[in-house]
Amino acid sequence: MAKTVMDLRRGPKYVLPGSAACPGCGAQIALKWVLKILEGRAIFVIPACCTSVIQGPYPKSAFKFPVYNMAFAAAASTASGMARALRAMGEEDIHVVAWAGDGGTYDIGLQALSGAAERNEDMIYICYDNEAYMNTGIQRSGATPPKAWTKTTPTGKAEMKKNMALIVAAHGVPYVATASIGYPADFLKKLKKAKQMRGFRYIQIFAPCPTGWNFPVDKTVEIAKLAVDTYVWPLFEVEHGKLKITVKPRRRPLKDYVSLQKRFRHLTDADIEELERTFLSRWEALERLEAQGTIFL
Ligand SMILES: Cc1ncc(C[n+]2csc(CCOP(=O)(O)OP(=O)(O)O)c2C)c(N)n1
Ligand SMILES: [Mg+2]
Repeated sequence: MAKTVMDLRRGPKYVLPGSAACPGCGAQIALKWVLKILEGRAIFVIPACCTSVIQGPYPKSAFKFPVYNMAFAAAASTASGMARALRAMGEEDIHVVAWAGDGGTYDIGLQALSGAAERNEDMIYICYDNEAYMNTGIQRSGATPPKAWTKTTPTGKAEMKKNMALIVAAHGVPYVATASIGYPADFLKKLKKAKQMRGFRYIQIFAPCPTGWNFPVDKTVEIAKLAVDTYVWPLFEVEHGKLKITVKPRRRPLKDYVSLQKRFRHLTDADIEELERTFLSRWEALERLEAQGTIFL
C-alpha cells in the first residue's frame, strides 16, 4: 500500500490513461489516489455525474475496477444494499464506495445519504466537490460558493454554500473528513484512516474543474492548495464526534485564489472583501467547534 505521496506513482493503475476526463480534471486525480489506497479492493457505486462519463463505455472503459452506475439520487441507498449483501456473503474486506459529485451529494442524493448515515451503513461515501453540476454544462448546486458565476447564476450566486461535511457529521457517524488534492499527505492520512474503520465514513474532496471554473488546465493542484490557504476549503476531520482541524492555512489573501478563475472575474474589490469575511467567519466557527471538544453527540 502507498505509504507516501511518491508511492502513489508506483504500482498498478486502476484509472487507465486515455480516459474521457477533461485535461486537468481534479476529480480524476482524487479518484486515482482513492483506488491506490484501497488497492483496487473496492466496488464503486457512481450516480450520474462527470465520473460516469470519464469512465467511458464498456468494453473500452478507462476504469479497471468494478463500477455500478446508478440513478442520480440513489448512490447511498444502492451502496447500502451492496454492502449488506457482501457482508451477508461473508465478504468482509471489500470496500463499498459511493463516489458522487456535489450535485449528487449536497442536493439530489442527500435523502439517501442521510438514511445511510443514520443507519451507519458500512461504506465509504466520497463526494468530489467541483462546486456545480458540471456534467450537464455548469449549473449551480448547493455546493457552489457565493458570488460564483455558473450558467444559472450569470451575475454570481446569491446564496451560501451548504456546510455539507458538518451536516453529515451531525448524523453522529464514525468518520467525516474534508480533503484536498492540494494537500496530498493530509488526504492520504484520512483515506487510510477511513479504510481501517467500519460503518459510515464520509470524505469530501475539493476537486477544481478547469472547464467549469475557467482556469488554465495546469493550475488544478495550485488552486486546490490556494483554496485551503485562503480559508475557502478548511481541512478538518470529525472522528466519533470530535472535530479536529488538520491543516492550518498559510493565510493567503482571497484575491490570490479568485483571480486565477474566470468564474469570479466580475467581482469588485468590495465583493472579494465581503467574500473573504464570509469564509473567515466559517473558519472561526470551526475553530470554536474544535475548542468545544465533542460536538453533535
Ligand atoms: C434525476 C436526474 N436529474 C438530472 C439528471 C441530469 N444530470 C446528469 S449528471 C448531472 C450533473 C451532476 O452534477 P454533480 O453531481 O455535481 O457531478 P459533476 O457532473 O459535477 O461531476 C445532471 C444534472 C439525471 N441524470 N437524473
Ligand atoms: Mg459537481
